[in-house]
Amino acid sequence: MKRLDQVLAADGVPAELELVINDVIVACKDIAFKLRQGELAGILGATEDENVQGETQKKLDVISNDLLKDILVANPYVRGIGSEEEDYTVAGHDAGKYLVTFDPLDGSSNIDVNLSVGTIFSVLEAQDDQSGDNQEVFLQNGRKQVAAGYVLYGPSALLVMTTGNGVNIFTLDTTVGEFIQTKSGVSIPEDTAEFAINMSNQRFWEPEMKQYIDDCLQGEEGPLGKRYNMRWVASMVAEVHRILMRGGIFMYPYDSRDPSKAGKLRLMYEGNPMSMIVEQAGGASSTGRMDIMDVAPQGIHDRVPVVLGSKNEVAKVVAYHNK
Ligand code: P6P
Repeated sequence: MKRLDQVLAADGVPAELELVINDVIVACKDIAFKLRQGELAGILGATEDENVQGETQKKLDVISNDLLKDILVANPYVRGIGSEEEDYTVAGHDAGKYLVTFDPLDGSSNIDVNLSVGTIFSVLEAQDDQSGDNQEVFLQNGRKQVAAGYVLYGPSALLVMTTGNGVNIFTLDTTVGEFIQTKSGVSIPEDTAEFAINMSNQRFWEPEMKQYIDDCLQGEEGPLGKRYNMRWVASMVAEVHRILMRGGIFMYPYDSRDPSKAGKLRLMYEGNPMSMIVEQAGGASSTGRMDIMDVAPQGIHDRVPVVLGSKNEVAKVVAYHNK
């Protein structure tokens, strides 16, 4: 079985990009260790602070963010970073070529109840010589990503990533502290009968989403002609991983709780990287009306409605929105 660096080299990934990805992974291995220590390290619970999203920061949100930020801004090939936990983008080296955006600890509401959380990351190439503390240099659509991945801190710590040649899975071998390839060429089943959505928001959805879910709930006798199962883990990384493994559809649609926001999830460090992974695995990822990776970002913290997973089911949801 191959180590991460061997797979990246075999995929023809440029040496500088490999060094950037490697720094992400070094930070994620440290995050994995701290999560396993949990209460023993006194790092559970919340801080007194709110992030730019208006969310109360968990201690591990801040610790994870600082681990990733510190190692990446010190990397000579990194122009800058954007993070869910940073108000503004942070400059690295002006001669650096790569831009890294990340959600350092996605699903952090699960931390204090010992459920799955993850790190999501995306890598872009700077298209001009603007400094990394100017968000403009990051504002490229998802098709421009050169790498995307997540680390799922579950029963195993798994790295799932793509550099545009399919999706590989690596398992953290804690006896040696290395991610070892355990699956290549991941492929999402084209059809599914399992949806993931937070049903408590149903009254806030657009009519098209309400109709689709109503039709799912009608089962075999309904217009979709099959019995659906439902899952909701409140951790996008865990939901996406389940979908990569057995198919499914994950939705966090627009809802009217805050009409000024396009959705809850963030385009640059949740929607885009997960969309690259899902599409590279033969799935689809849409806002409900267009591919997420075609959305033109206006700001580093842009929100986006998300409908991703088994491509034939995503196509159904898009059809409901285009009726
Ligand atoms: P809710 C976690 O906070 C997150 O960003 C995603 O990982 C997850 O899918 C979603 O929000 C959960 O949201 O409203 O169900 O708590």
